[in-house]
Amino acid sequence: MTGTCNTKHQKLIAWVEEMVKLCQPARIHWCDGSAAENQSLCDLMVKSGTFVKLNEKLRPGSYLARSHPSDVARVEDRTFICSKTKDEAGPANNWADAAEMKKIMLERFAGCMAGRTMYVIPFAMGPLDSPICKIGIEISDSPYVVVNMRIMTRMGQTVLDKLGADGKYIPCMHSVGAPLKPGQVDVAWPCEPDPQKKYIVHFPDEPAIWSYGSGYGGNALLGKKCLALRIASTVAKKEGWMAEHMLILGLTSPANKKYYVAAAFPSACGKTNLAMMKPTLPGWKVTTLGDDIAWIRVGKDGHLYAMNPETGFFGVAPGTSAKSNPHALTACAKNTIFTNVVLTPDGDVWWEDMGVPAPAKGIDWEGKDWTPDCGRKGAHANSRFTAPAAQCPVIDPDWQNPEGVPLSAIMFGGRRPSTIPLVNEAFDWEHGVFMGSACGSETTAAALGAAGVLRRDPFAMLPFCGYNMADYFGHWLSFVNKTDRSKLPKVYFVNWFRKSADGKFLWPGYGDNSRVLKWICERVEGTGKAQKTAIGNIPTPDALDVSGLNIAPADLAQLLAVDIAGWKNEAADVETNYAKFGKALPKALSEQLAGLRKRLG
Ligand code: SAT
Ligand code: MN
Repeated sequence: MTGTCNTKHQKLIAWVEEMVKLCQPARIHWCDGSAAENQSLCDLMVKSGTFVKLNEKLRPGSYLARSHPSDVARVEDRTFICSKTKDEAGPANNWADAAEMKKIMLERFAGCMAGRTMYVIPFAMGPLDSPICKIGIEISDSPYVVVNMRIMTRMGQTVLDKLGADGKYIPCMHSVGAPLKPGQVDVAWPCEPDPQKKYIVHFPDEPAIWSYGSGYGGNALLGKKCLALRIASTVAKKEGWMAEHMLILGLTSPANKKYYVAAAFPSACGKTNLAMMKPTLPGWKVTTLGDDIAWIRVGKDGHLYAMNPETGFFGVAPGTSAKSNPHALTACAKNTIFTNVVLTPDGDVWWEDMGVPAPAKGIDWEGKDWTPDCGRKGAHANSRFTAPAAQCPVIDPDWQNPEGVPLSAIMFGGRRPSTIPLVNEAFDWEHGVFMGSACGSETTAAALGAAGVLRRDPFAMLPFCGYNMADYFGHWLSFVNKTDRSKLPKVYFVNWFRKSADGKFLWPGYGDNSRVLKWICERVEGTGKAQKTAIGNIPTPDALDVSGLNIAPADLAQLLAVDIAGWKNEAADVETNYAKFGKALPKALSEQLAGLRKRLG
C-alpha cells in the first residue's frame, strides 16, 4: 500500500494539510482505489476486529462488520442544513447558522483523528464523462468507509486525474469521533456513542459536508445522501436539473420495446426489490440502472434523462430472499460487505426472511450467541449489504451511460395500509407534482425513531432535500417551462402495501408488480384502459393483466377502489402538511388540493 499523494492540485493539497493540522491523525493515506489497496484495508480490518472474513468458498471476497448498537441508522434529528437563512432550509430541515456550526465542527474535529489514519478518498458521483458528474473528496478516519466508498462510488486515482490541477471538488469531512490516546486499544466499531454529539452537517453555499460521530451508512458514506441528494438537490435547483431519491429501471415488453421508469419511495420501502424485479408476467424483462438515487436532466431531445450517480447497492438485508429479490442475492454473492447481519457457523451470513432455514446457532448483529428460538432478531432491521452494481445479473447495458436514459414514467409510492389504490395516474404534470408532494409512508428502520407511523414524505425527499421543500416543489413545477409538456414522463402513484380489514396484504407485490408496470407502459402507448376518477386515472377492472394470478375479484376491486371518506381525510392531512410551508407553497399546489376536494364532493 503506497497511499502517497499523487496530484498537482495545490488547493486540494493545501486543504488536506489544513485538515491534518486540525484532526491530528497519526498517518495519512491517499486512496488510489486499487484492488491491492482494498485488500490491505480489508486485511487490516480483519486484524483489528472490525471485519470478519466470510467463508471464501461460500461468499468469496466478502466481509461482515458489526456496528456499535448506538450506530445503526441515519440520525435525522442530528442532520443540519446550514444555508444563509433558516427560510432557505425550510420547515422540513434542521437549520443552524453556518458560522456557529462551523465553530462547533472545528471544536469537534480538533484532534479527533489522534492515533488513527486519515484517508483521503477522491470519488465521483456519476460517470466521469457525464455532463453533471460531481467530484467529492472525503477525508475520513474510517477504513470501513474507504472500502464501502470503493463499491458505492467511482473512487481513487482516476478521479484525481480527472480533477487535474484546478478542477472543482466538494470537500467532505468525516470522523467517527473516537480519537485514540497513546497505547489505547481500539474497539471494533469506533464511534461517538452519544447521539447528541453526532453531527451530519451540510453547508450548501460552499458547498461542503462535515459529518462527525457515526460510521454507518448515509451518515458516513458521504457521496450518497449528503452529496448526491442534499447538496446535489441545491446544485440541481441552480443548474436546472433534479437530484432525486429514486430507483431507475428498464422495462422491455414482449414486443421488444424498451421503457425507462424512475420511482421514488421512502427508505426501506422496497426500491431495491423493484429495481431488480423478476417479472411474473411472461415475456417482460426488467433491467436495473440504480436502486436509490437518480439525477435527472432535460436531454437534447427535450425528454427527461435519468442517471444513477452511484456504482453499488447499499441494500436492506432482512427480507431479501429468492422470492423478494433473487437478483440482489446474486449481486451480494461475492465481493460484498455485510453490516449487522447474523454470522453462521460455516462462516456465511443469514438474516430474517432470507428464505433459507436459520442456522441452528449463530452470532447475532451485536456479536452475541444466537439461536432461532432465543426471542431476539439475529440481524438488525436496518442491516445492509454493500454490493457492486456490476454484479447484478440484470444490470442494464446503459447503466453507466453518461447521458442517462430517457424516462417514460415516474412513480411515487410508500407503505400505505389504507386509502391509496394500487396505481393511480396523474391527469397532467402539475397533478403529478401534487402526487409527489403528498407522498407519505409508514416509517421504517432506516432512520432512528419509531417505525410504523404515517409520516408525510414529499417525493420521498423529506430527509434528503437540501433546501426549502416549497421551493423544491416549485422547481418540479418549473419543468413544464423547460421542455415541451408532451415530452415529460407520465406520473403515477403506486401502493403495494394496501391491507384488508383483517390486516392482510391485498396485493402479492414483488414480481407481480410487473402487472402494474405493464399497465403503465400501455398508458404510455395510449392503449391501456383507465377510468377517470376524483383522484386520478385508475385501471378499469379488466385493464390490469392478472392472468395466472390467484387474486379474489373482491380484493382487486378493493385495490382499485376510490375510498371517498378516506381521501377526504387524506386531503385534510395533506393540507395540514402544506400549512407548514405557509406562503412559500406554490399556488399551483393549493389549487391542486382544492381541485381534489371539489372532485371528492
Ligand atoms: O441513508 S442510508 O444510505 O443509510 C439508507 C437509506 O436511508 O436509504
Ligand atoms: Mn435511500
